[in-house]
Amino acid sequence: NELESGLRLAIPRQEVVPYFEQQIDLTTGRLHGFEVLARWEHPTRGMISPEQFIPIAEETGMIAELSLSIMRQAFQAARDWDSSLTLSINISPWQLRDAWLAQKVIKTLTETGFPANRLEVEITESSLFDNLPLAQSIVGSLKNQGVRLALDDFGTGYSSLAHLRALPFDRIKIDKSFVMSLNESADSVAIVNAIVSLGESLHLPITAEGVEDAAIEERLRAMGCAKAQGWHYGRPLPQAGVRRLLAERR
Ligand code: G
Ligand code: G
Ligand code: MN
Ligand code: NA
Repeated sequence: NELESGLRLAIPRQEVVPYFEQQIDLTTGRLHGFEVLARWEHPTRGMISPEQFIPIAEETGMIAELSLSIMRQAFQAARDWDSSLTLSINISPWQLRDAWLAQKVIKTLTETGFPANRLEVEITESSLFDNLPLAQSIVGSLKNQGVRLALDDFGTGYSSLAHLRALPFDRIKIDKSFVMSLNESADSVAIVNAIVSLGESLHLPITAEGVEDAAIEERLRAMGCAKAQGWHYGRPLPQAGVRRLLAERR
């Protein structure tokens, strides 16, 4: 298929690039770091969403190369930013079956000079299913280097709580479906409150995704949520946009 052959060329040409979504510390109001989101800047079709090309990359085995290319570009970019800023990288289910994943990530960190302790890896609940011992070993190797681990899209999988015990998570990210509806839905308020309490009990800080306005931000702050991200803080930015953002803040 056409997207597949296009993607094969797009990766080495670095048409697939990292965009950066701000993550805000709700206690200080300050920028804490960015979630890295892949974007395919197709020369004729314009921007193609990861929802379209990540599944193709997984089915064809290109996801490893794609992900390492994104990481390399993101680490190289972030090396020059404020040294306190962190990066969160999404890891797909397929990648947790690659016994060399941790070594590849660590090599990319070493080669780019980006510090492991400023990297967080986001794993969605669904990715934990098929080979848990291998996933635990990969995660153990990364955590030994100082990389942190976040459970992404929390609340959407059907055995969220079991997942929390399967791997040594450092953070829970509440799925944006619960956060976006906080203004309208009492159920969402109850669910987010419950997740924040769970995080407190387990000593896991919470990031809320999908914060779209100031009212939602304020609710989350009052609930004791640690970090927030979403369109309220702006759309994901390309590297040049981050540089402008950081320059304006000085
Ligand atoms: O940025 P956007 O909301 O369009 O992303 C859609 C989905 O693609 C999200 O679930 C996000 O986690 C995923 N995604 C974005 N970038 C990457 C990436 O580099 N690797 C993987 N595995 N998933 C990504
Ligand atoms: O699965 P993951 O959590 O990685 O997905 C992140 C996706 O959510 C990205 O595609 C990003 O563009 C999208 N996103 C981020 N913030 C918001 C938001 O405030 N509202 C909506 N509707 N989508 C968002
Ligand atoms: Mn994510
Ligand atoms: Na998410």
